[in-house]
Parts: sequence; C-alpha cells; structure tokens
Amino acid sequence: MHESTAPPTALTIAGSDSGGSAGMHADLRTFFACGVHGMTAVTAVTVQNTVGVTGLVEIPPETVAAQIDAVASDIGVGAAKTGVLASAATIDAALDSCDRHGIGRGGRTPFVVDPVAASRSGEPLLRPDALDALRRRAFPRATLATPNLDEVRLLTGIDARTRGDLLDAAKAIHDFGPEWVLIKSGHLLDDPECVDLLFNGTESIELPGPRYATEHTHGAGDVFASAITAALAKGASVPDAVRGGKRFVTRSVADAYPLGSGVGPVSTFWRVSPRSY
Ligand code: PXL
Repeated sequence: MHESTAPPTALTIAGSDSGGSAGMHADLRTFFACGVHGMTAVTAVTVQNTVGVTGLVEIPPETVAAQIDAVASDIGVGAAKTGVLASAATIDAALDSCDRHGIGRGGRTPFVVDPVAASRSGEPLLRPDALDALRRRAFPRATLATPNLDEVRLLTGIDARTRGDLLDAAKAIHDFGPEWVLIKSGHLLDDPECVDLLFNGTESIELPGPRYATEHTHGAGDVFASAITAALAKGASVPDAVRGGKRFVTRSVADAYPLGSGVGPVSTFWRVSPRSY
C-alpha cells in the first residue's frame, strides 16, 4: 500500500461567506493554493453575495471552542488565524481553547489575528463588545496582528491617511501586545503604490507593492493573512511569511475577477490552474 506524507496544517477561526469570496472560503482556497491542509472553526454564517451581507447567524461560542479542541487534539495545528470573531463570548471561548492547545504567543503554534470588523460593503461583522475582547484577549496572544486602516481606526482611534501615519498606527496596535503588527495599507487609495508596514516594537519593515486599479478586492485581507499563515505553518519566520504573503495577495489582486453585480473577489486560481477556466 502507498502511504503519502501529510502536508502542513493550518486552522482558520472565521465566518463563512455564502458568495464564496471572503471569510473562511477565501482562507481555505489560499491554504490549498499554498500547499497546506486547511481546517475551520466556524464562528458565524453570513448570508451574502457580491452586493452585500443581509444576514449573520452566530455559532454558539462553545461550538467554536469544540471545533478548535477537536482538530487540535487529533490532527494538530501548524499555524492558526482568525477572521470574523463575532462577539466577546466567542473570542473568550476561542482564546481559552487556543490557550489549552498552545496556539499563540507562549505556545508552539504561530497565531495570526486578523481583526475583521466589517464586510467589504460596510455591514458590521463584530458586536461592539468584541473590540474590547480583541484588545484584551486576542492581541496579547498574537504572533502577528494584521489590521487594515478601518480596523486601526476602530481599535485605536488613529485615523491614518498617509504612508507617514502607518508607524503611529503600528505602534498603537503593538501596545495591545502582539509580537508583530502588519498594517495593511490597501485602503490608502490616494497612494499610487500599496506599501504595507511590518513592526515588532523595534524593527519596522516597509513592504512595497504595486496598486492595481480594480474594484474587485473582496477577500483581499483574508487571502493576505491566510497566505502568511500558510507560510508560518511551513516554518517560515514572520518577516519571510509576510513577504511571501504580500507576493501572493498582490498577484491575487492583479488577477481579481468580476462576479455578480457587485464587488468580485481577488483570485487564488493563478497559483493552481492559471488560465484553465
Ligand atoms: O473580508 C473580510 C470578511 C471576512 N469574513 C467574512 C466576510 C468578510 C467580508 O465581507 O463576510 C465572513
């Protein structure tokens, strides 16, 4: 009998998008494209298409924790990330489980906290009480926090509008306790480039990249954080994982495609089946 070797594994603690563009759907596609076995702890089910989110049902916090317990105790988690965490109760339950299994700072497993707060079309995906729980529970355990500029504003009150503001944003998020912070500058629409900033309290690394004129960027932040998580699951250092993730998401934005009558997704096809559809 032929026995093959298992690939590295990664877990996303995130919500689903019925339209297939963002959330755990984007995360799983990215894990697959990066050669990593993806697993999920689903936190919320959204009713969603390319136009917007019309419903959100939260999964009970104990079920979120049970999903993490189930995969961590049997399969093992090479690296983990978060997406939509829905509520303070879900964050507490998920972080309790992560603590039990050594996921996050102080444990064996790298942990990327992507503090998703709203949908691409602006609908809230987090209860207001969850912001404090992110600051109190999730960031102190994060190997890497990956906020965009809207999330920086919600979490810190800092309204970053230029490249020069990114370090202040990174310092303010770093004060909540993550080892590294990646400020994603995709929302700086006046900037001709898309330069993200990685910071660990002493070292700051600028990550230059092109900015593409596409409106189809749904799921870009999820794909970026997932590509980083996949690289961490393979044993990369945080700066190398972030550089690789930036290359992955940049190419995904370059190949973004229209879908429905609203905002289409960034593409993960290019890595696995270029031009075959
Ligand atoms: O892209 C952020 C995101 C994450 N997770 C879910 C979403 C969205 C954006 O719409 O719906 C479930």
